Amino acid sequence: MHGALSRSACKLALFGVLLLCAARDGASVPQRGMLFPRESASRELKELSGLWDFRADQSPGRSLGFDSAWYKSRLAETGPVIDMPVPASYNDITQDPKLRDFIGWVWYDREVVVPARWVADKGTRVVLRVGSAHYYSVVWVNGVKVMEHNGGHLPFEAEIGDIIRENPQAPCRITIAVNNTLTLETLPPGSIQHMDDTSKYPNGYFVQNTNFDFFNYAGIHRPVLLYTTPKVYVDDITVVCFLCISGLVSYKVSVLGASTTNVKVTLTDKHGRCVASSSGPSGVLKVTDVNLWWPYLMHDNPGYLYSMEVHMTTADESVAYEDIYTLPVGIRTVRVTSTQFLINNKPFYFHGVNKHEDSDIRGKGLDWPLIVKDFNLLKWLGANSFRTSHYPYAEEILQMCDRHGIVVIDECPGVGIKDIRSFGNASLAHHLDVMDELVNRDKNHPSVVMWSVANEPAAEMPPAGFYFKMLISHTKALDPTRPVTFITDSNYARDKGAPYVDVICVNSYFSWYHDPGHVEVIPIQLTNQFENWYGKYQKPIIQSEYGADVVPGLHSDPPMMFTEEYQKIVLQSYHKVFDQKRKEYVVGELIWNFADFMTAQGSVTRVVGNKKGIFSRQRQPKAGAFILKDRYWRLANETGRLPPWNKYPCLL
Ligand code: GCB
Repeated sequence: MHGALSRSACKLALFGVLLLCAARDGASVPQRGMLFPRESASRELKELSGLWDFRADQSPGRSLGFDSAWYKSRLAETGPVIDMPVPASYNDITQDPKLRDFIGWVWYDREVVVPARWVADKGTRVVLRVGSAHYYSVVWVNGVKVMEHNGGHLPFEAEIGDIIRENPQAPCRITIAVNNTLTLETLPPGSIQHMDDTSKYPNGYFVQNTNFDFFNYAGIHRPVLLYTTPKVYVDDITVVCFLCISGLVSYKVSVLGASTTNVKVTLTDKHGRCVASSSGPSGVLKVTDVNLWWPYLMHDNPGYLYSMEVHMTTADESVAYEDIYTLPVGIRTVRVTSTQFLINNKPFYFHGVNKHEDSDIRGKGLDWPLIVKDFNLLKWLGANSFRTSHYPYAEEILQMCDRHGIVVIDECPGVGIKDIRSFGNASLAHHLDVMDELVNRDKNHPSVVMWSVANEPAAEMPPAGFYFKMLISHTKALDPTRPVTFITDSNYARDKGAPYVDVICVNSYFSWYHDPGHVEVIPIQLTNQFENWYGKYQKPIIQSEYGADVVPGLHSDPPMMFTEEYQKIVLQSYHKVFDQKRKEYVVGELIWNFADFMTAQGSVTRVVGNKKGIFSRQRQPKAGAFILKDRYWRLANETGRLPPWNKYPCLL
């Protein structure tokens, strides 16, 4: 980054960021429910997606926005602004390399017309919700700070009714400042390096270092919206499913705003028929002739969802409140043995992909055409699963997984933890908070079958054993119904986390990073990898990453690295070993990666991004995609149920 910062100003700015983070931790709001906003007879929504005004704070200390209180008036009144789409990363929207590689605070604002009834009715809560913004956010409404959030991939919200009611005639101005600086205690971690040698760098020059392999896209990445609830409202719902002869759905509803309320819960099937009901804030619903939630290609009718309507009523003095929230519920169980991963007590084999939220122009911004295209590609491929490498994905994506029966390993942003200082108490405390937020957000998705607490941390470092013991036991306590893993590299001897996980997930790149060009070593090295891990831990294993870069359209025979033929032969060599070991204890294979994705320019091994996709970044198949498609449909044929309408569907 070419900062115009003086070294001291720069240090000050970053120190300021750190201080702000520390202050925020102390001031953090106690965790509440984080139900996905849905319309109902008692709830309304107003989407705030579209164009916002935007300005990056290019001042030397990056602190001009705070010093000059840009949140007190429209951004356009305090300086130049540009149009910025929300949701989207801001990095690739303009032609300006300074904005693409910007480090520090950027500012967004817009005015919103709030429906008059929301303002007039004091019995209505008006909630401002941000689906996610990367990385640290501060939010003001009409110049009043309403919330801060530490972390780039999870939602945050605040009730703003009182503020907008102070001046009901005025438009409601929302200002959001977002800072993408990564420190040793953020997730993912990073560090700022000051380049002091003035014979090589301009004064005040600094760079953001990271240890992960994707571009640190920033901005407001997911939808911003206003929604309403009554003053007494359903704050959270937790469902857990069991199977006896019937399906059992145990539920817990938390209501805020009144001490005594009536709660009625009704479960209806796809045809709107009531299949079970109950009263009270917790209980068990018994579903006879249950339609279980099955993964795609494991059943004729995958992704079956019931609707659970929670109806809350209360009487507060003279006012009666009523709130209705409907949660989609898939009834399924998950369990692991020493050799199997079981869904509804049947062996499940992951044949899937690793993804990124990444595309041209939008970066990591939520984009419906892209989401639907990716699901169509997953189905075309015969993939039944993916891992949310390397951070929690949008809830809208998990809802698609629920509906289509795509199984998810849900990963937190614990990627690139390589510096020993990132294993300290502050980092651990933040990591535990992130797991709280993640489990709280995603606990009711039937598609989510396992939590991943980190990707390839420096597990050989002395503090790693304690760190992962705490992290994994905390996650298991949050959710005793799902297995927990972290993703490790192939060196089993150094691993300090594996004793605590339920499933061993291993990444390896034989014939790529190790013995480049020598595909003939894959059978022996991969077989040993599996035997070593299983021999040591006797836990089921997923090959959570493997692959090879391909520049689309590059060919050579005999195969050479970076050609389509080389990716093909790497995949085929891995598959031969998978086919032996899946008869024993290997329970899955996830290709790295679904599609090419953008990376930082910090490495000469990346040619405009990581090219290990089986699809290009524009979602066109490479030769490897056809190899996987044949394999995944063959696996589905062996281990599951192909859709009755087509054995090898070409149009989905
Ligand atoms: C890995 C990482 C992933 C990288 C990949 C690669 O082990 O988990 O983030 O992108 O290797 O291509 O190097």
